[in-house]
Amino acid sequence: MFKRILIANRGEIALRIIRACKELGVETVCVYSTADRDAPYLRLADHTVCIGAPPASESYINMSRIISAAEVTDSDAIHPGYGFLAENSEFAAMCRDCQIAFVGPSPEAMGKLGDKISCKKLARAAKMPTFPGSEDAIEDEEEAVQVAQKIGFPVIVKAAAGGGGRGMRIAHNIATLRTGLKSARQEAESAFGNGAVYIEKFLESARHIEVQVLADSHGNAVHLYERDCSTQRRHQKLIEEAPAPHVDPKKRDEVCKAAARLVRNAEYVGAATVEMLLDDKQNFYLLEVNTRVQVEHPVTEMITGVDIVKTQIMVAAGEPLPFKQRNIAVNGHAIECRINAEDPANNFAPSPGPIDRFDLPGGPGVRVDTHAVAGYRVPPNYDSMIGKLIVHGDTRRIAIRRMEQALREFHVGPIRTTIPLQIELMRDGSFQHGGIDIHYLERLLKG
Ligand code: MV4
Repeated sequence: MFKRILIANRGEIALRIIRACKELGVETVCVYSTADRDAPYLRLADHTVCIGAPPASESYINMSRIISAAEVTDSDAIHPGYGFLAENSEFAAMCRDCQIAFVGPSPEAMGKLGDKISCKKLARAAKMPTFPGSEDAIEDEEEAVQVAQKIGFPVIVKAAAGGGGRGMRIAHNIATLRTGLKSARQEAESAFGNGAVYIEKFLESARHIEVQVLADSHGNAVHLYERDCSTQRRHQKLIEEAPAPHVDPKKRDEVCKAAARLVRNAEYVGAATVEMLLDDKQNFYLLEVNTRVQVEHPVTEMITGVDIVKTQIMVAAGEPLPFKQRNIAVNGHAIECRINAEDPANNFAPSPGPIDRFDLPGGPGVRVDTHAVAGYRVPPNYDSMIGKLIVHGDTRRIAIRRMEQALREFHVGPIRTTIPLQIELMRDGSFQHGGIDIHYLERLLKG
């Protein structure tokens, strides 16, 4: 096992990683920017290093500063958490060159799954269902038109290097396809330095389902079943749950196995998430693979009993997965609400600042992952998530009840949070029946 892990992140996930390290008997080094210098979670780390000014470019995504912090503290591994450098293959390679273990996949595996064209090829080989579309990057407009006419409109143009909704254009006819191709390519070139784009059939309405996979360096890959993350706004998830409601058990089994096969075939080590869309006829289609631990990993931990962050660290240290696929069963239902410092009554405007009141919910099946406390000040520099409320229950109905009560017990002020909206969602008939898709929240907010 590692002796000392440097945590290249902040907030609730930094605290989550500290806790996993404690259980493994691994020392922790937490880096921080000056915006986070007074954050209480830093006192739980064995060592801390200030790496720079509030802008992430001068701190949390500054690769040389983080590597230097690892070297001066004699850390033997770096855990990147999510966001920031977590899916940066250049950073993973830099760690390797400096003989620091990266808690995540090799740069090669990250590249294979991170490039969506290469990922889609691996997926087809692993019998993972994909959307019909171009096999490779699109060369020119004429090729784009040919592919679109073959698969039929509407189509979507996507950046190979994109993700989370960036670099996409929907086209309903040849004219919008031509302009969409150009603008998607330009956006991809300037955002990712890679103008490669591909085309696939566009699905208007669907649910967002993702399979959690864990893989070790001995050729084992196990899936931990799926989550439903359909309740989102502008690609920001607000509620996630596991297992996904109303999924055909046979289809679920097939797609979970295919997801594990895809990750195994990429010679991947660590936690991966295979994102998919599920249409109203129970057909799955691959979207992309996330090569990091995700914000919503706790719902999977709650239904499987597996500590995903601890397991990530064990497999990064070369240990085999401590369980087999047959040992993984789904127990009950879990729901997570992301508590953001945003005002849902004011178009989700950020609401940073001092927190005077922070009363946590409790009781059976209630978990709160947060770095905030009364007296904490939410800095304006980073994303607005201040915590996650996760509940577990024997059934989805009980989990929803438990979540509503826990949200009511959770008092945060004077900053605004997403809690009032999430209470409303727990009481909404469509949510309660599981009749939700990726457009549900935006529809509800308009209506
Ligand atoms: C799609 C799609 C429909 N058809 N691909 C958005 C984020 C990126 N991961 C992929 N995305 C989509 N890809 C095809 N072929 C619709 C979306 C999409 C979406 C997907 C998941 C969750 C929310 C979404 C919101 C809008 C569009």
